[in-house]
Amino acid sequence: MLKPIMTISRYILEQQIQNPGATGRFSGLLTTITLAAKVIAREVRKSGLLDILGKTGDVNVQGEQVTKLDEFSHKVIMDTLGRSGHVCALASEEEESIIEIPEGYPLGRYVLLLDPLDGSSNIDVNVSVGTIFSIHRRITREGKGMTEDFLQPGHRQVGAGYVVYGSSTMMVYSTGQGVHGFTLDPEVGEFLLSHENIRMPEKGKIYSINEGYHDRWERGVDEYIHYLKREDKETDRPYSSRYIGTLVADFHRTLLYGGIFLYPSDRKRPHGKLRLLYEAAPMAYLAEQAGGLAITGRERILDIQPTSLHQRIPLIIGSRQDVLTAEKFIRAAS
Ligand code: AHM
Ligand code: MG
Repeated sequence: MLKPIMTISRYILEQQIQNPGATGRFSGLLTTITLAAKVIAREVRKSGLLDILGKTGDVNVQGEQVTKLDEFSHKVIMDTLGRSGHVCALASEEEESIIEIPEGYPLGRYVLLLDPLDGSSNIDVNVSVGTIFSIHRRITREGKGMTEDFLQPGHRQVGAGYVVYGSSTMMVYSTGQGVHGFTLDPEVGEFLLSHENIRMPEKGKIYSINEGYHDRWERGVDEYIHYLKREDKETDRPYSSRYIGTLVADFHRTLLYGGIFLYPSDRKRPHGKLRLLYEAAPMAYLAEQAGGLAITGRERILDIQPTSLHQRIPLIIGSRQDVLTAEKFIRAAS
């Protein structure tokens, strides 16, 4: 018997049918994101073959070099979503200010925040990269979207997700009804349901942090990581260490296998490195939807009221028990 094929668009539609108040506009937005993801995935796959690798020489608003694939991904998303009629403005990690919808195109009731190509330093060495997105309902009433539409705490997101361009391309998203994963079948050209209702294990056995910055860590982080390395049968220690350097890929592993990912504040980066709106908040939304937790060390990520578009935030995310233990160490040392 042929197994029914659940494409992402059908899944989105079925979730919409179960919600009698839905107008279909939100579903349209999600479907447009999958189109952008497919176009980017195609380009990522080709990137080793074409002359698309290397730096363009530009420096983005974070002061980092932009590679060509970053620019490509940014443009694809702006083009497909900016003209989709579903959003009233966009914001991207690659642009300083919010991005307006081109003149003449209809304005939707949502705003979309994106990290078009996360982990871009890994592209040239064939290591996974990703796209992260976060969706809010606009809070201004009409006209063009404004910065305040984007500066909403993470718990107000109406959807969030990511695409990981790895050994296969996967899209993982949540609209507040659990976390679902779809794998791109390159021959069919569709994302097919492969991981329904993902639950993060209560406790894992893997920790993920850039240990190179060890000397700059605060005492609580140092003591916690040291604790994870000590042998203890009862608590299943030592933990294994894994660090890819692409948040999407490190988070994806943490979501499926459990464990903890940390990009804490340190002496050099008092606010950490990751961006609240483009990276931490959408991942925190997914983590909580899957039964995990996400904190700065002291506060819940989803409670933080953003003050600027490119604000950075320390991120500690993963299995519930692991995050609670990390928090205990950090609190005890401060
Ligand atoms: P990017 O947006 O410039 O790619 O930077 C974000 C990336 C994350 O994907 C990753 O978790 C982190 O930077 C790694 O930083 P570091 O090299 O300092 O460990
Ligand atoms: Mg990033």
